[in-house]
Amino acid sequence: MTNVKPQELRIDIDRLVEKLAALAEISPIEGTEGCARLALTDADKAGRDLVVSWMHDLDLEVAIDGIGNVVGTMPDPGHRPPVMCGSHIDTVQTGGRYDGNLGVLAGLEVIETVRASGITPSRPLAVGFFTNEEGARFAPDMLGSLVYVGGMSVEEAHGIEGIDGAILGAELDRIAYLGSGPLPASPPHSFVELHVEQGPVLEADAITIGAVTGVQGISWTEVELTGQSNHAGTTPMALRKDPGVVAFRTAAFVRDLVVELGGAQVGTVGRIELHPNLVNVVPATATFTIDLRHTDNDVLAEAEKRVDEFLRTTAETEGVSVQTRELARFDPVAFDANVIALVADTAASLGFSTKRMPSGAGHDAQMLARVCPTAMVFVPSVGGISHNPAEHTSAADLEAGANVLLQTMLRLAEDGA
Ligand code: HGY
Ligand code: MN
Ligand code: MN
Repeated sequence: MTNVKPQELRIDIDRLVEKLAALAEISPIEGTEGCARLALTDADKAGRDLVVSWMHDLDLEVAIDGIGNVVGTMPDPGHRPPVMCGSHIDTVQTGGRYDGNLGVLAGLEVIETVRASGITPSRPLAVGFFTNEEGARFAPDMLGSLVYVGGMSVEEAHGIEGIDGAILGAELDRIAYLGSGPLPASPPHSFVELHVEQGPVLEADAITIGAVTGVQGISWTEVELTGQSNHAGTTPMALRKDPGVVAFRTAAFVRDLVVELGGAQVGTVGRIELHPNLVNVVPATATFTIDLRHTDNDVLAEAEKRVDEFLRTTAETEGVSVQTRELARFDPVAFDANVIALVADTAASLGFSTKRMPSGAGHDAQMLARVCPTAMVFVPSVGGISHNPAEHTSAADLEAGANVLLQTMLRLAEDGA
């Protein structure tokens, strides 16, 4: 018990760095700081079990819902809606140790700091991790938080097939995280997500804290092209129906279009598979994904339309059939003005340089924003690198972000209490 005032509380950075390292030890990527824990794999289960054990160490009430989201809440006789933080602990296959993990482990650190001080906030604090935020194995991304807020039924989510043919509900059951918590969940009082920026902005401007204003729109499409498998040596070019050429031309078109649209527009062809993928066989099929994003929904829709037109025209010319499947489509999201202002004011009062900025990446906060006042705190990514095992953020910046999270949550807990 201490007689420290709430506003004087500060996190223990060594404890936070230690937890980040311990979690990154689960399915580490040799020779790097990174780790590979695709959603609902055994590695994800091991990470989940470790974080749940830390929640129990803090005597939190741990709830697991029907999509495997896990929330640890400080016991509260009145069961009032908590001030919640959190993020995700699933990673892409070439993940860093901070993407998602920071928001969850800093949340545990915040709660441990408050408990140790003997201070009882006017509202309970909670920290959660959401299932399948990355969407790399099962699409769409932010799936767990989407179901949490009622944006998709848990039944529909359970039926989603992964890129490896696994079925999401069966995988949840297999790793013993098919919980019984109600969905949609009852909304928290407010939600704040601490996350590494994953881009170059804060570092370039030598700013420590990003007060995130919202998340740009996201469009993911899977394209399956079917042509005619044939001999690479004997088949005249005029007789070919080559789906690979259509895929490559479309990927090049995506890049040219994005450059033409400029501004915030980004476009990526991240996954491509040819079948049978052999040196001397004109492919039978080509399957690839298109990721388009923009802060302006109209521009994003224009980009989607132009890519689709190019794809279909090119496929027709080549005599190749096209099937497309929407993997994810989320409009741009604006966070709560009051919570953004609170993050910015808290950061400034702690003496950190601060910048308001949109998020290029998707986050669980964009789903929680549908049901409660929500915002995010960014800290710099070294070299702007992420979704790469080389992802890094300095301990000083981690500490700054976690203290802004701590103080913002404490202020939300007293807001109107
Ligand atoms: O794709 C994203 O923006 C996030 O990493 N799921
Ligand atoms: Mn993330
Ligand atoms: Mn990510």
